[in-house]
Amino acid sequence: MDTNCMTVSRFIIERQREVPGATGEFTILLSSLLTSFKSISSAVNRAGIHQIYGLAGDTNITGDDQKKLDVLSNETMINMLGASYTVCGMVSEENKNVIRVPPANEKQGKYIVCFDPLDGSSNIECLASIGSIFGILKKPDPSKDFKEADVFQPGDNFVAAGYTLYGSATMLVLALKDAGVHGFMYDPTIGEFVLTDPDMKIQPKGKIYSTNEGNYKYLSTGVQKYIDSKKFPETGEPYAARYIGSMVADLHRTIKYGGIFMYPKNTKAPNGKLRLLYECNPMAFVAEQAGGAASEGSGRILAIKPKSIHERAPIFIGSKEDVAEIEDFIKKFDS
Ligand code: P6P
Repeated sequence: MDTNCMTVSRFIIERQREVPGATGEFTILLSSLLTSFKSISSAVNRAGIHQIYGLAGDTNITGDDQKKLDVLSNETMINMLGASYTVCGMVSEENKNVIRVPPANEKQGKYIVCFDPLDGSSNIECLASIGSIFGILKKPDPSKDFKEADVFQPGDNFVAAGYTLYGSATMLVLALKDAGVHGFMYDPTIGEFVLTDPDMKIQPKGKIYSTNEGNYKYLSTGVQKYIDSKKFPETGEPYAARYIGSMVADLHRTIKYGGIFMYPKNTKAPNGKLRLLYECNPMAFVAEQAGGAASEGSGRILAIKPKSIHERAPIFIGSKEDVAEIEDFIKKFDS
């Protein structure tokens, strides 16, 4: 038993003291997120035993079948964040509209949280790793009431973002603006997320590419030629192909081992599949804070000004040199 373990709460309290004028609201906000993740982790791990797999009998706004765990995870995050007195608005993959924290009970705070409560839930029954994704913004004008347009901020405005991976272990990866990316493993024996991976960095170039090659025939010429170049390189060995089909798991591997994860646009999905506000942006923020890169094909994901809360974006993310290389292929063959 580590009698001096660095829990995420202790880690954030220490960081908070370095921020002039910090009020402690962020620490409280994070605490409500941690409670959500502990609850979701428990539900995911017990789903088979308690028979809460399966469909909830409805679809979300973007047409995905909602699983019982999707609904449970979403309600947990909305309730915990809404009761934290630190949040004024939320965007969830599972909700059609922006969620306003009711001002009536004066619970409104200064933060806006965009999240996918349980990403990859189609992989639950086969026990593939899944995860929660989140990004934290501030209300643009603290002197004014929250309005729905306040959520349409580029990912560059995030104060923090990250994900919690529910896999062979549960791990929170938290990126703080200009303060690095840090991994905290959940220890259920003490009910705490404990710092195990301080200052995570993505290596400049990897040897793994990750994409759904079932879409190959629908991809642009540039992306097809890039994939071909990884399989049949003019020099050196081919890249390894890895694809779990769960963004959090594929991204976590990319951060740990290097390489590139891609969900390009294609003739079936002209803007790609993954959503900008609560999937692409948070992951792009983590990648860039870890020294990697995240592009929509010809420019940074985090620079995109969102227009609708469920809009999609193509994404190429991971090692900086690998992302730059596919941007070159797209520029050469697709422009
Ligand atoms: P495909 C899971 O459904 C998800 O939203 C992401 O987690 C994952 O990266 C992607 O979709 C997988 O999509 O088309 O390869 O099944």
